[in-house]
Amino acid sequence: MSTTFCITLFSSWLLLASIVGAQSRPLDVRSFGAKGDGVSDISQALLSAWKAACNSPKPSTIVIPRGTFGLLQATLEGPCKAPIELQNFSFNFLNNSIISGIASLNSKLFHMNILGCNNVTLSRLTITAPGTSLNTDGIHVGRSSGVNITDSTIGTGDDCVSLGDGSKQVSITNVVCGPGHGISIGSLGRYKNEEPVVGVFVRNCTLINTLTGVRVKSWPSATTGAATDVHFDDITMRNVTSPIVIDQEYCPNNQCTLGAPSRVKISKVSFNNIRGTSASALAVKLVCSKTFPCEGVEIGDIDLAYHGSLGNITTNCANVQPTFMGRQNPPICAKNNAAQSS
Ligand SMILES: *[C@@H]1O[C@H](CO)[C@@H](O)[C@H](O)[C@H]1NC(C)=O
Ligand SMILES: *[C@@H]1O[C@H](CO)[C@@H](O)[C@H](O)[C@H]1NC(C)=O
Ligand SMILES: *[C@@H]1O[C@H](CO)[C@@H](O)[C@H](O)[C@H]1NC(C)=O
Ligand SMILES: *[C@@H]1O[C@H](CO)[C@@H](O)[C@H](O)[C@H]1NC(C)=O
Ligand SMILES: *[C@@H]1O[C@H](CO)[C@@H](O)[C@H](O)[C@H]1NC(C)=O
Ligand SMILES: *[C@@H]1O[C@H](CO)[C@@H](O)[C@H](O)[C@H]1NC(C)=O
Ligand SMILES: CC(=O)N[C@H]1CO[C@H](CO)[C@@H](O)[C@@H]1O
Repeated sequence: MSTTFCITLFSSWLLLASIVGAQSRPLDVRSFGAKGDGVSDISQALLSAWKAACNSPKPSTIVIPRGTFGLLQATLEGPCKAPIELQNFSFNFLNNSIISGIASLNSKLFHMNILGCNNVTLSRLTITAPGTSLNTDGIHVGRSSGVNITDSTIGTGDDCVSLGDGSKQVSITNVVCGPGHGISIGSLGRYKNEEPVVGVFVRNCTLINTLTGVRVKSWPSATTGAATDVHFDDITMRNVTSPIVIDQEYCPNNQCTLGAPSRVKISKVSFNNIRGTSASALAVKLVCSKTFPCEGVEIGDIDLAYHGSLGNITTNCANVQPTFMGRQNPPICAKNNAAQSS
């Protein structure tokens, strides 16, 4: 167990509410009886601190200091008289940890940010935010290795799961996502000194009414980067606007120079057994970089349908020569197919 801050949740159900910025005398959970011995349960102390904060007419801060604290169950609810900040509640720099059975509702920005962690399993999470809320990613992973996200339901206004630079050996299984922007790698190539994304396994996930399904995205910019060994397997799409996407021209709100091709190298990516419905006619978009074309893209069984009125289901490919296995409906990168079979 890590020697830095760590909350261990054994069979817990935690509701976080009303966590917003504030300035005031901090309430240290230790002065409410919490022991940082990694064994004792701090739920009573945390609850007492929360009640004190909640009754304060001024904004207040609850501090869980550095240490290893055990937390069984705590429901932290409003309405409170003033904003409360819960300090130190994060999932950064954890090794060999299990985060399980948490419900997170209406977080401001990312619900969970898994940064600098090794060998962490996140399971049985329920993450909820309105589909219209900005940047409320469900789980963001960055600079971490050996992260398993499993048996969870995530509905947000942004990516359900996003994997930033330095995500290594991440597995995402049995996750239901929607609403939201789907399961994304990236965006990459926006900042300097980004570490590569290596080893991503997304399996048995269902995306419902999301903007994208499974996606790798990078910015057109001078910054280099890489994503390799990325596999999407056994995925169900239900009314997903863009089910399968590699987008190396990712540039929301014109925050980039579109003339500059992305310098992020994407390689060894596979899409297999992906089926269901697309909410738009353009169901598959594999738009890679002119400077660094995608390499080693494998497309296995794909069965996607579009039932709307805006024409036939189509795919769009650039700077990629996928290898095809199994059966594709619709045909993907039709020109590439023809070129390979002739
Ligand atoms: C976590 O593991 C990494 C890599 O093994 C190590 O460098 C780091 O010190 C560990 N962190 C803690 C808090 O134990
Ligand atoms: C990973 O963490 C779990 C605890 O969650 C631990 O049981 C296991 O031994 C760790 N694996 C390695 C390789 O350290
Ligand atoms: C994470 O998932 C992978 C693939 O499902 C599995 O091989 C590995 O043992 C899991 N690791 C942990 C710590 O649960
Ligand atoms: C696939 O994920 C669903 C949850 O969406 C789960 O109910 C089911 O058991 C999983 N299947 C396997 C084979 O793990
Ligand atoms: C399908 O998705 C579109 C676009 O997100 C949405 O407008 C429509 O309501 C969805 N249809 C159903 C049946 O959920
Ligand atoms: C859609 O596909 C059908 C059958 O291949 C074809 O006859 C029709 O012209 C296509 N429609 C459009 C708008 O491309
Ligand atoms: C009051 C306190 O202990 N704050 C700490 C919360 O955790 C971060 C990250 O470990 C520390 O930098 C703060 O000092």
